[in-house]
Amino acid sequence: MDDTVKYGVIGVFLAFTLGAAYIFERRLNGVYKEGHTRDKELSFFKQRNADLEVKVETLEAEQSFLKTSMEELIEEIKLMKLIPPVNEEVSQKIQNLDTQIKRLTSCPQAWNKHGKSCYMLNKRKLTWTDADQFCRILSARLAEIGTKSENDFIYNIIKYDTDRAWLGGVDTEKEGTWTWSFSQIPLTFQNWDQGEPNNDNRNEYCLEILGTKYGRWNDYPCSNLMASVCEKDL
Ligand code: GN1
Ligand code: CA
Repeated sequence: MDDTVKYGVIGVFLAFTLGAAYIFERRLNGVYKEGHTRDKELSFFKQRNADLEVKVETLEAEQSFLKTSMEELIEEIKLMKLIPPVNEEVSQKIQNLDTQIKRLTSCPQAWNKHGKSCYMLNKRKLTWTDADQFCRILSARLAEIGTKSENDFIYNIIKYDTDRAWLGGVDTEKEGTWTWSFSQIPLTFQNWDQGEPNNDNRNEYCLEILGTKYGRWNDYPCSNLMASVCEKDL
């Protein structure tokens, strides 16, 4: 082969190799940078998540403090009402405080008050887990029933709108041992329908209240979609 052609071929080959190496390096750099940006983003979100968790904890503590203060105030106002008012101005102030107490001790709109709780039927059909999540977003929990009167109250809320609704009970940890999931306490009051809980098809770990059977209970597959009842403290 002619030397010129030989050097020409080598030249082209070298240029090609260098070009390829250059492109490869750029790409590698790009990938590295992308990864680096992702890492930075991830650590940013992790930090933000941690900050938010601290904020939620602080707010919860403040909320609990305010609740106690409010309860104490309500008791004081109740006592004040026992004393005959000194004059018209005092009498007016007591009346205003009374109106405020009513507002503070009533449930938000769309919630129904019974005892010291507010209840809401969520008509959206959800799995037990999603229904549980839905209540938690509203600073509530899936309803946990402790008495017949509470059960009757919830039955009366749901019976016109749905045949069945999720409650907060599960026996996922140990078959046959039913607990209120949010409070992590065993069910004391129970209102099972006849033959229930039967763990049908060995796949029923969630508790439902039946609108068709006077509010009696059934164990049901947690992945089924249905309405649910949220409960929150007043
Ligand atoms: C049965 O008939 P139905 O759908 O209301 C069963 C329940 C099960 C349910 C599962 C008496 O109730 O235990 O959870 O199917 N009831 C009886 O779909 O066997
Ligand atoms: Ca069942």
